[in-house]
Amino acid sequence: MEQTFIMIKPDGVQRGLVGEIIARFEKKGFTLKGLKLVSVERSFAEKHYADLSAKPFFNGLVEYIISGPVIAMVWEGKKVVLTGRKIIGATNPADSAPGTIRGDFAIDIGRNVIHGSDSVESARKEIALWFPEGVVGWQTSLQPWIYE
Ligand code: RTP
Repeated sequence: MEQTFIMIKPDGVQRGLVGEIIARFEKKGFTLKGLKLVSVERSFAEKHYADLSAKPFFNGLVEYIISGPVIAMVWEGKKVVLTGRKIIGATNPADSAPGTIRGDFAIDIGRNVIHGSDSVESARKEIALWFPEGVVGWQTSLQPWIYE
């Protein structure tokens, strides 16, 4: 089954949105496979966002991610990468639809509350980076009530 990496960024943690965000993924029917509260080192944040290192906002982005603890999670389910991005909403909260996490809880692109892997391949890389210890192998008994 497909997995994705989801991170609640420091603003989401500081603003007390952790429970609300987790609830949205749970209620959709996805399965939580890994979760931890992490204070991110600068070098680790630079590694996570290595693809964006040439962007003018890179330093500000790294400062943002290391400004407080984040919640790192692995969620599993059919099409969870794409659907997770839909639940999160467009990168710039000005363009995120109401009903999405960013559409409901964010205003500025540089304080957009949450990250989600943008492809199955980046999910695989990000899960390996954030959860080198692996994730928890369990299946919810709700499976037959979620999938036909
Ligand atoms: P994320 O990786 O956080 O899920 O976001 P994303 O794929 O939707 O967007 P991406 O282009 O990968 O950018 C990563 C994060 O960088 C910040 N950003 N700031 N100031 C700016 O113009 C700007 N552009 C992007 C956002 O926090 C974005 O989520």
